[in-house]
Amino acid sequence: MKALYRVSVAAGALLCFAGTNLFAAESLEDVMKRRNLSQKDVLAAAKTYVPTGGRDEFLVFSSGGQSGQVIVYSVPSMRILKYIAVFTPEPWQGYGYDDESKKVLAQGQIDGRNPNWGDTHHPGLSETGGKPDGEFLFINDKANPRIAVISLKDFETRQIVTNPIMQSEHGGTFVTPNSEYVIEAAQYPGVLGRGYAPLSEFNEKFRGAITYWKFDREKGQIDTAKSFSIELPPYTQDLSDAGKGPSDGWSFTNSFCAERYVGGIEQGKPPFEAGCSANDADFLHVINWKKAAEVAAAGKTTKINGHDVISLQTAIAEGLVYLIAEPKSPHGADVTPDGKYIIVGGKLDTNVSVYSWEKIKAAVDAKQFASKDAYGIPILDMKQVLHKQVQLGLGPLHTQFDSKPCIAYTSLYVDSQIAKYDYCEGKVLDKLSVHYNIGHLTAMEGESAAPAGKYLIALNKLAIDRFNPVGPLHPQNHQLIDISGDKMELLYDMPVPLGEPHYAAAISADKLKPLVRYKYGTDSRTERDSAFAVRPGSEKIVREPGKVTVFGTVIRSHFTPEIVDVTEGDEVTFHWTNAERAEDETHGFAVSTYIGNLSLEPGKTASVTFKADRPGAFSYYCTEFCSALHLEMEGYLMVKPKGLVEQVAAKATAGAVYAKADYDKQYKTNLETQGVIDSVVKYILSTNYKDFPTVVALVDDATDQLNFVKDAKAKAEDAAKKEDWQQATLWANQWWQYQVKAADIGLRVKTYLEEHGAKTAAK
Ligand code: K7E
Ligand code: CUA
Repeated sequence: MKALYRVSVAAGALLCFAGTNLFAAESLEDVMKRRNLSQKDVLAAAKTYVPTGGRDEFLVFSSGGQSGQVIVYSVPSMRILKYIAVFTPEPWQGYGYDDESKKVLAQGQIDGRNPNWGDTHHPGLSETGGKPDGEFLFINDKANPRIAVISLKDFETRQIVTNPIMQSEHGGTFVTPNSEYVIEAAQYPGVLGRGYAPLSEFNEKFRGAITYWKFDREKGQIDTAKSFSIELPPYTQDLSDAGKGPSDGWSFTNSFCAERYVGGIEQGKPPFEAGCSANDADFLHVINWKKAAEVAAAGKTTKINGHDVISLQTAIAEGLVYLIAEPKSPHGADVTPDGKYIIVGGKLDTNVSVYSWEKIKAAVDAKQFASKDAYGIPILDMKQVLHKQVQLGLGPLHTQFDSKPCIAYTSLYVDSQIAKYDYCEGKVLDKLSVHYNIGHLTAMEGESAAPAGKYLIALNKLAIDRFNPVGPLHPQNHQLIDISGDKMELLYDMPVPLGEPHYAAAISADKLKPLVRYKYGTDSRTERDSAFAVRPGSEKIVREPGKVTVFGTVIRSHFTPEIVDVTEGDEVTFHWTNAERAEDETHGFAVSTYIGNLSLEPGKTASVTFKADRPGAFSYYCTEFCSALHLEMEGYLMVKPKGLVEQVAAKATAGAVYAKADYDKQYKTNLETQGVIDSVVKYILSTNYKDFPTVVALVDDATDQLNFVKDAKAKAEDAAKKEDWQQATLWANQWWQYQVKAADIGLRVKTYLEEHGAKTAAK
């Protein structure tokens, strides 16, 4: 075993050399020929390839659609980095399996039910001065009207809030320029407060709404008490965007089915789709949210389910809401980076409509209204407030912006194209075909006050023939496009196999500063100190009638405690703290039959509670391959049948028997291993290793392991003195385990230092 370990390390190093030579034997031309690649293909590959160990320039947060999750990937390589569990339990992250995250999911209950899934659509990054700041991410659930707050310190969901009045939503999450509010608009009208009324009273009793969720950045939480909603007509509100610059303080929400049509195909009526697209226009809602916040703060609201709602009547009287006609079945309302224009795509129109904020504001201030809607909301004259209409093609949906002034990109769903145009001049500049049926599109920081340009991603609804077939259910297709030149260039297709992503938000990677490890004993779901953390050496099992509570630690590669005895019917709780300081040394915890997975990242404390109602000897184990002895990271939960009196045999044996010779042999090996470690330590100390933070962290970790060595060595020698060769040999072996872990880290450090050009100090 020991010899094998060293041999395999050496063989690995040799193989690396052989590999390099093999690749060198083929030229770029050879590979192009063999793989049938054109010059253009190779250029695209060079533009997207990130060599091993390299980092990408941008991170993209994509909605994960029906998975209820968020997908994180990087650009330009399009490598998927993480799925963030939000509305749906996710075992890898222990989300929905540990007690702490169960509490987060429980916040998402609606009327006492937990949907345990979500349909995520629009991620929104927290903003400062209209630019993403890399602190928080918000995401909505279209199926059940909820939004979630994700901390970008650890990419974990911190909070879920359920909308107290809507039964359906879609237009979330859109963030105001300093993250004062997170905007969530209803979709399918309902009776506010999730009540009942017959559909024949649709016009009178059904309503739309927009909720402005107050975000408390200090706490990293939505403050539901300071949040409010505005009641709106049942126009099927859709997407929103917050104004910025000159339009800061206002928000814009489009709608479809302003016809207020109610279908009934089974009664012989034309379906919803016919009645909801019968008229030529729907309504863009223009809302003064800053003033609305004042109105709400002044108490001019009605409480529905304990939530402040500004009635339609009050909203009109206070001048909070205005409507503007927008072409047929729009989808997407996007404010330009300078805040001067609002661009709306009408799905069943070939134009995008570019509205001028200056003109809207002038008409509102002068009270120049063309008419009123059936509820008394002032309607502005569309022609009067329009800057331009630009003819782009069939099915314009969503719009993103370039770093160059006046340049926008709009997705064309029906044409399966992207149009690049100048919205100031109203001129089309370029078009690119994508595959197939594009929905949203995402430019780098492309909805912010200062877009970063460079890349655009087409979020296509259909993949059809782009990938190796995997059955009738296809993945989605995200296509990366180079927008640095005059012409858009398609670079890469990435299948997304998790759900249907709608929108994705991109941010410069250097704005993100995620944690490497948690502060010791952190409940990651609340980011607070866990009351259940213990340090190595103070682990304990607390027994109360009908209840057993374990306070344990995990570190390479054992659980403390390893054997836990309980009685059938006991309520059992495990609190585990990961005592590792090393980067990426996560351990897992799973008990056969009883519980799913816990994920224990370095420093984290996580708990699981269950009723041990089935007797048996249940193994538990670590679910992350954490060291060479990961498979041995195991334990037993012994659930003794109720009332059983155990007949323990007089000479029960467990395992092998060791003698002095075994101890001596192990002892000798350990001394040799120490020699190897000493030489590695000598090398590290001879370098400027302190200049490398990664190495300093690794050295800390190795020091931990070497301290454990001392302890195990003392125990072994102590047992040897008493001639207890059984204990002596086993402790000597544990001592060697710690040495191997320290040596493993030492070798990692050595490789790192060599690869990063560490200098060796002159002696
Ligand atoms: Cu799919 Cu924004 Cu929900 Cu358009 S939405 S595509
Ligand atoms: Cu810990 Cu495997």
